[in-house]
Amino acid sequence: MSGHSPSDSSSDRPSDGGPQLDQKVARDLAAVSRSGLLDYRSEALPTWCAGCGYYGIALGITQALAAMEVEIHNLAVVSGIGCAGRFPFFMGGYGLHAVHGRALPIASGIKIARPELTVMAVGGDGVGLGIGAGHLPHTMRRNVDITYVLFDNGIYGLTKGQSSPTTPTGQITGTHPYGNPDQPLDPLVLGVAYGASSVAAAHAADPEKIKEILLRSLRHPGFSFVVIQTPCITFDRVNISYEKLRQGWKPVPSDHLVTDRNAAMALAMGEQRYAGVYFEERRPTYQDYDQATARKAKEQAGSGGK
Ligand SMILES: Cc1ncc(C[n+]2csc(CCOP(=O)(O)OP(=O)(O)O)c2C)c(N)n1
Ligand code: SF4
Repeated sequence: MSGHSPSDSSSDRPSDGGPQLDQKVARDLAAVSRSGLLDYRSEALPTWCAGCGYYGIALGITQALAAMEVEIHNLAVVSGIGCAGRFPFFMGGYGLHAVHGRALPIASGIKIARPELTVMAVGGDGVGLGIGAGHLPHTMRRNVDITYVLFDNGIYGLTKGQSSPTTPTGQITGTHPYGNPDQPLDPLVLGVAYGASSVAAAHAADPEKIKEILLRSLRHPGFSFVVIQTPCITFDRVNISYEKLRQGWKPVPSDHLVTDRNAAMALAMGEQRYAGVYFEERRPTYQDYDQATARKAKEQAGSGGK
């Protein structure tokens, strides 16, 4: 477990805002320290651009882990490459910044080998729906008990603003100076269609909602897919902004039946963006299958293989 000492940090700061600002910073840091959230953070400070939506996502995720009192030695966070892929560096617990696009099979392997761990996979829309897209349907239909958080900023951030699989048609990007010619993928539609046993969405301007959804997704026994729309304030100035997120999203309607996959698909396919749980069902997980197989194999071996 790691944490930053508020008093150390405040005394190290250059005094650029006068004693009042220093006192406020010290008070804020002390409050963060008391919250227990730093227990879920590493010593490494995030290298994301100031104002990146990923800070809001990190806050929501750490709040959920703290509320669940996940023990830090029972946490594993796996990513591929990208700005979002750096997330495990900034988290406590076990972390793996793995090969580009391979977070899901690696996270699956960890969960199958160590079922007692809380296993999360994280990554951007580029890595998750581009190079890593082939793993999505299979991990979902297999119902491995992990939580996959897709940081969807509609752009390749780390490599400086190329079109990604969720970039809207016509958007001018580094790779498409005359406008992106491709139709965007919708991760929520894919999640519902591919058989994820839990599908939910939120946006980076609402960490409280991210926390609420993560609490439910992390407790869900099976594959949970959480799509979080988030602004890349450095390379996207037209598509996703905090203002659009705050004004454009609505909560999932209260009469939505989360066990109805068709209703979830209708919700995912509409123009309106909703925050909340789209779909949730209980069915055997891959671990259930794995344990049952091991039991049967043992029984068979015990009866001389008959
Ligand atoms: C095999 C391979 N192909 C391409 C790259 C270059 N690359 C690194 S990150 C990335 C995409 C990043 O976009 P995204 O996954 O959306 O994450 P973000 O940076 O926006 O968080 C690409 C194409 C690479 N590192 N490895
Ligand atoms: S480039 Fe974009 S996604 Fe990457 S840290 Fe900066 S704002 Fe965030």
